[in-house]
Amino acid sequence: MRVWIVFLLCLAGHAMAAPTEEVLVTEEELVTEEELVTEEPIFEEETEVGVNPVQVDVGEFDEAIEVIEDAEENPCMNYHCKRGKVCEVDEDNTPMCVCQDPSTCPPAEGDFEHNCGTDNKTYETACHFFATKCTLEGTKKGHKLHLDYIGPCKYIEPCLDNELKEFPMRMRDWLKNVLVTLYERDQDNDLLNEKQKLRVKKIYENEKRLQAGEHSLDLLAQDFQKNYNMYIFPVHWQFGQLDQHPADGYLTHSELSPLRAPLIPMEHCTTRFFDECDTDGDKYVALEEWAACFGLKEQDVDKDLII
Ligand SMILES: [Ca+2]
Ligand SMILES: [Ca+2]
Repeated sequence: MRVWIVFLLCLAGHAMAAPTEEVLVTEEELVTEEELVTEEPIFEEETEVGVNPVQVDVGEFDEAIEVIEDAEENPCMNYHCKRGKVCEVDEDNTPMCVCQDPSTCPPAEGDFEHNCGTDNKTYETACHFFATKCTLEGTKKGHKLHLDYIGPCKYIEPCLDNELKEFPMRMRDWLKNVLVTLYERDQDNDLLNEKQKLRVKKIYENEKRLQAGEHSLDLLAQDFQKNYNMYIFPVHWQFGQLDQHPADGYLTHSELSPLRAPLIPMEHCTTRFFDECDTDGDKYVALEEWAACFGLKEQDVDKDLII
C-alpha cells in the first residue's frame, strides 16, 4: 500500500510527468475494488480503528469509550467485512457481514471524495459506492458496476487514435521515473525489495538514462529505441504491483482500478488504452497483453521479472 501512496503522489501532481508531492491522497482514497474480490469475511489479528463502520458510526466520545471497553464482548470487533458491508450479529451473537445502508455512510468532506461509477453516476464517497454496489449483488447491474474514477463524473473527451499511441510512450517513461524516485527515496524506507532495488539500481546508475522531465514524443520514442532495456523492468514491476488479488498473471478490472481510477480524470485515453490492452477481449489483461501494450517485445516478457 505504501508504494501506492507514493505512486498517487506522483499521479496527483502531474499526470505521468516527473513525480512530485503536490497533492496528498489519503489511503482511504486509494480505492481499490480489491476487497470486492474477497467474498469471505476475513478475521484480522489486530483491530484497525475505523475499519469497522460500526466504530466509525459512534458519534459521542463517551459512547466511543464504552464501545472500546466492550470490545472483547463484541463479536464484530475483529470481524472484517469487505467494503460496502458492515458486521452485524444474529440472534446467536454470531457476527456476519450485511450490506451497509448507503445513508449511514459519512458525508463527503469535499468533491475530492466523490467517485464516478461505470454507470456514469457520481457517488458521494467510496463508501456510498460500495454500499450501493453491495445492494445490487447478484444482479447483472451489480456485476457490471465498478468504480470508474476518482472525482465526480464529468465529460471525458474521446481518445483519438494518435493520442492513444502517445499514451504508452508517456506512461512507460513515467513508470521508469517512478521507480527511480522510489529508489532515490529508499534510504530509510523499504519502498522496494532487495531484488527490485538491484534492478532499479542498474537503471538509476545508467548515465544514458533520460532524466525525468517534460519530453517531446519524438524524444520519448527515440529513447525507447535506444534504451529499450531500461523499460523492461518498470513495465513488469507495475504489472506485479497491480496483480495481487490474486497474483495469477491476469489483471481484473478491480486490480487495474488503483491505476485507472486516479488517472482517468487527467488522462482521457486511460479507459481506451486499458480496454484495448485486452486484445483477446476476455476482460482480463494478461501479462503478455500488458507488455505488448507498452511496446515490449514478446521475447522480453518474463514472469520471473515480477519480483
Ligand atoms: Ca490477478
Ligand atoms: Ca485478455
